[in-house]
Amino acid sequence: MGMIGADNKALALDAVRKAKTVVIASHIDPDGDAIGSSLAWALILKKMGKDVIVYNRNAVPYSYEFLPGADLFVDHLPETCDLLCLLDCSEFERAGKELVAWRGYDQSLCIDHHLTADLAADINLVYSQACATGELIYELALCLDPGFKLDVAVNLYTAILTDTGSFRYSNSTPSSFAIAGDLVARGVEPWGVTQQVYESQPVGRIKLAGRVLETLRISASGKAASVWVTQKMFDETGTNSEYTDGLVNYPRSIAGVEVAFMARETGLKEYKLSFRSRGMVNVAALAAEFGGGGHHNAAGCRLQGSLPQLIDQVFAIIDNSLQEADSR
Ligand SMILES: [Mn+2]
Repeated sequence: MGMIGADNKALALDAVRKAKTVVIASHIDPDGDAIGSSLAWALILKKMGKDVIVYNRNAVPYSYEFLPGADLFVDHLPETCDLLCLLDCSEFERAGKELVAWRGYDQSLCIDHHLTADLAADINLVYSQACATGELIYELALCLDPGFKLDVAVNLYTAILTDTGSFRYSNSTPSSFAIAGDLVARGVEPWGVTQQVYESQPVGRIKLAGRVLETLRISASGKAASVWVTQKMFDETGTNSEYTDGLVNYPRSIAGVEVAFMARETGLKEYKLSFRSRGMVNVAALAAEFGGGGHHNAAGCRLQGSLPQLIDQVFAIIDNSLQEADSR
């Protein structure tokens, strides 16, 4: 078992063992994998005696505050460190402009599972077959601390649980289940984690979901669907962007819909689009047409314009590409 190449693994383990001070960074708007992987990695390195700083530009979303070590996250970078570990993203830009501008590290190590052409770190453990960055951290954990305890296990389980959509998505491999099985054997309680991650919602989240679902639109072909969320909706429900997690799955769940997206207002006529595909359409390629990126079934980009026209434009592109696929 294992997917990290032997040479790459040796390089990474050597860099980790030599480093005394380590900064762990992950992408903005961190998800369960970014946070769980960062914390698992931090707890392993701390146990090895390293000075570890866990950096994210954004705060930990409420659904992940229960994770062991969640209070380690800080939103500022130190002067210097020996090793920078970039997790769950391969491009420094994804971690924010502060990290892009920062030069305080001697060496950089990237651990990620996103499809990318841009390997920007000194050592790159980038394997898109991994279901989550947490899977790669698990593999490294077995080398560095094979007897790792529940604190690490809960973080890795959460990383894999959330990135596989609770083991429902096509990235749920035999390896995902095998690792989850080992983590449960180490004491993780699946229902306990589920309740924390999915069933501890503030009432505002449900009110926001109601408002967002009212914006549902379906494309001419019936194969694309959209919802949107505005700052006004956040204000009126006492919520913010971290409460939108998962809402885009509702339009995708409609019979016949292949691609769904949610447009979130980020400024005046500025929107962040999150795409979800059932599998027929590669939304990473779709998002790339607009300067974004991601995975085959989940990707995102930013667009400017007025909302109804933006949605019609994106619908037309999706409908066209599906029509081409049909006629082939
Ligand atoms: Mn991930």
